[in-house]
Amino acid sequence: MSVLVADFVDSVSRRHANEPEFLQAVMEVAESLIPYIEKHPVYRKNKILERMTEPERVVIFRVPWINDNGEIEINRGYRVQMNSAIGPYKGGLRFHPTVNLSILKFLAFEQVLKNSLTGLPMGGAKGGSDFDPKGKSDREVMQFCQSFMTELSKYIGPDTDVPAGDIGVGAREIGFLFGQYKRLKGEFTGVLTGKGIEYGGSLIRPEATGYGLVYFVEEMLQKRGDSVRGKSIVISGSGNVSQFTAEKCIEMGATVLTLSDSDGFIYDPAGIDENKLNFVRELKNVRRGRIKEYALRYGCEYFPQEKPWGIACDIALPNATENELHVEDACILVNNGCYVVAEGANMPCTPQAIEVFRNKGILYAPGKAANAGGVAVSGLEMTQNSMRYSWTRDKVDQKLKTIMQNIHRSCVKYGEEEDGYINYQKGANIAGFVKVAEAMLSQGFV
Ligand code: NDP
Ligand code: 2IT
Repeated sequence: MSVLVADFVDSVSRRHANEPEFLQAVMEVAESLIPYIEKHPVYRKNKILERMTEPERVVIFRVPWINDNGEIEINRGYRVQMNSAIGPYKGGLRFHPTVNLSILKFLAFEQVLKNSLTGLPMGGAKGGSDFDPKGKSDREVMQFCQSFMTELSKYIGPDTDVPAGDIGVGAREIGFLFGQYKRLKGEFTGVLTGKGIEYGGSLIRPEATGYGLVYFVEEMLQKRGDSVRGKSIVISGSGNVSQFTAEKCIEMGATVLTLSDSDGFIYDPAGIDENKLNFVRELKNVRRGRIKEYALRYGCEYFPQEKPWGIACDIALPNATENELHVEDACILVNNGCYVVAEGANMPCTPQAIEVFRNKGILYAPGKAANAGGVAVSGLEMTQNSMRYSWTRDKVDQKLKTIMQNIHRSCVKYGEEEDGYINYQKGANIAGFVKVAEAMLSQGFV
């Protein structure tokens, strides 16, 4: 380990003790960046990486609300404003009982590099709450969202910080949050993305993360003269990202074998088709039920409390949550013939799992590149809001495809190794870093 790496690891571990997910994300990036920084002393001298790992601002607040039994409930709300060097803060809100500062700092840090990779002018942020929307009535979710926004509204705005969805925050929650912001400020502005199409949302935003992921995988395969068509695909999760990933995979002629939720996974060897996917949409987005029902409905196997990585496939797409694919899972996937892994979720593969993929020469795409389509179309939603105009579905989809191709190109530029292997992780980290670092250098010590 070089002195620079040792010093950095030591200082960052002390400053952010007890924040394992944040440290994991920072170490993963530092591993590819530090050798690059050593060759570019200006970044070292100006302590760019040290500054990038310290949030510009963190807001933590109380969120009181009243449940359907008339009892007072208290949750904690957060917004981590990580970096505004290249644009207003931008990034999703997560509502999940596991939310804490470490998780939001890791997500905000990843968001900075991801947003840079899109080529659009967006800084990085993340926020959310330990509120669990599961099992809550629509009225309770609305009450919570209104209370959350009453405080958050002091720190966001269309030119300062523009939140969006993430786990547990979809169209319903964005609607309630937007309504409260508008009421508090008396302004109709593009302060959130992922809005409904009727009130300033962009076509293709709901689809964008999943579609973008499949466009990215197609780029990786085409570079080898291969294609998604005809491939068998294992997907985890069954929320926004997974549903539209499955939709695009089916459309492109691949076979989707699995979906999951936090209780287990279903394995449908016949493949999930468009009709079955409609059932999943209704189950998950309307009835808010469990994926187990799919197995009962279509007579396939359900594996309670298990992840889908034991199912043989060509391509694995971890799309649920962080650290959901471990080293043992990576070994099983590779032994069963899987040769492409692309992250729809943020940091779903552990560092040891990624090492297995790298050692075995598997095509591996990190989330900050592969799932950047979601925030990219959020950026396009901001553009349309500023223009007070809406583009067609085809126009946004075409722009999304071009952005994913550009991200792929940037990863290859910085990630191609001497033996021809493309280290997408290194490529994404360096390409994302350079633009932010150059902007920070121009702006002085802020
Ligand atoms: P959703 O809330 O729509 O769906 C989340 C899915 O993941 C559900 O199936 C959920 O199961 C499952 N899940 C969540 N937490 C866990 C857990 N701890 N263990 C096992 N399963 C879990 O979220 P999204 O689809 O929007 O997000 C999925 C991932 O994609 C996240 O990592 C998010 O950060 C990332 N992402 C999302 C983007 C977006 O635009 N929405 C953009 C880029 C990345 P259950 O229903 O049981 O909770
Ligand atoms: O992780 C992510 O990139 C998101 N949840 C989307 C963020 C956004 O602002 O659209």
